[in-house]
Amino acid sequence: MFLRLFFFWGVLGESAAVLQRSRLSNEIVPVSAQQASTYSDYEVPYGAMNALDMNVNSYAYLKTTGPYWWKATLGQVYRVYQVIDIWNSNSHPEHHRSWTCSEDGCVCEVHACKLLTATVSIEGATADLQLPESGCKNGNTVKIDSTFHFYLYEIAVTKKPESDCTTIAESWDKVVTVPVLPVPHGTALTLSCLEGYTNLKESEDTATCLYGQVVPTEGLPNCRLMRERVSDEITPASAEKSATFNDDAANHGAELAIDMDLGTAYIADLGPDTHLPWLKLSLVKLHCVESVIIYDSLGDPLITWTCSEDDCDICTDTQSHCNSYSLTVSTEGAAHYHVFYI
Ligand SMILES: [Ca+2]
Repeated sequence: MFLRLFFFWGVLGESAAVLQRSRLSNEIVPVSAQQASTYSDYEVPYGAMNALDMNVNSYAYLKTTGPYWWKATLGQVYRVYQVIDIWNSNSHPEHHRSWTCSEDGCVCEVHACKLLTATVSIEGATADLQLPESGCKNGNTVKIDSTFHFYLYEIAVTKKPESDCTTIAESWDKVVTVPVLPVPHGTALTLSCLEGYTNLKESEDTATCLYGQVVPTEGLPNCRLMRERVSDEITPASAEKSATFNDDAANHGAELAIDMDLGTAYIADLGPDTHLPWLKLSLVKLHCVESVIIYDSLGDPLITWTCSEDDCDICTDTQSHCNSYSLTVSTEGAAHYHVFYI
């Protein structure tokens, strides 16, 4: 079946006039083509570029002896979406078979594809952008292979549409871009923090809009909601605790209660015994403590204790927390140290 068809097409090709096809949407224009061999070494009627000349009457045609491959060089790395083999069907261009590409390769489902495989790869050194992977195959070369000798009227290679970037990922809810979105494909962006948030990173992060996706060059800003210091606030030197939830000091440790970051918190663990959990802050030197405040994650006071000479027993709260917590301010160790407990 295959050989009979091949003979038919071969005869047709030699007497062909120009039958122009149309460029497809998002079609890549390859810069060159090569093939394993050329039938009878006749470059003009059978050369590799005949599969790229937009003429559906001309074709690239291999020798009957192997190996059997044809290759297009795209000129730069593209996000290749489809490879389409266009035939001359009764003097009309027909999409005979196509391969749809993903990160794993290019797959064709119809029976006719079983004779040929299409491979997209990156050949040689390239300084092109690192393109995001999502539903396409990145490459600068498209190769058609077979275990039989074959001919190709036209090969069209399409890329993922170079769409604008309109949004950033939901998980980047504290990040903003400069310039603001939407921006066209290829736009360089800087990433900063939403107003009111502080970027704890010293260096600025950058990104590029690629195929509708904002792709960070390296990382993201560390955007944190930081508490403002109140007037005459004492900065504790250290924090101790009874037990930390899951023994995870990095994510729940006592120091997180005094790091000014409202997004982090000390989380106590009751542990195997049921003693009351506690947090203790050392103030380094003796202070006349006026008030102690626990904040919620938005920076609003949750509990405020006001101190007198006798005690810190005047508690005000917004959600009935005074009954659940107790506070002690005391002097521990050498007399010039003043410590209070929460
Ligand atoms: Ca052609």
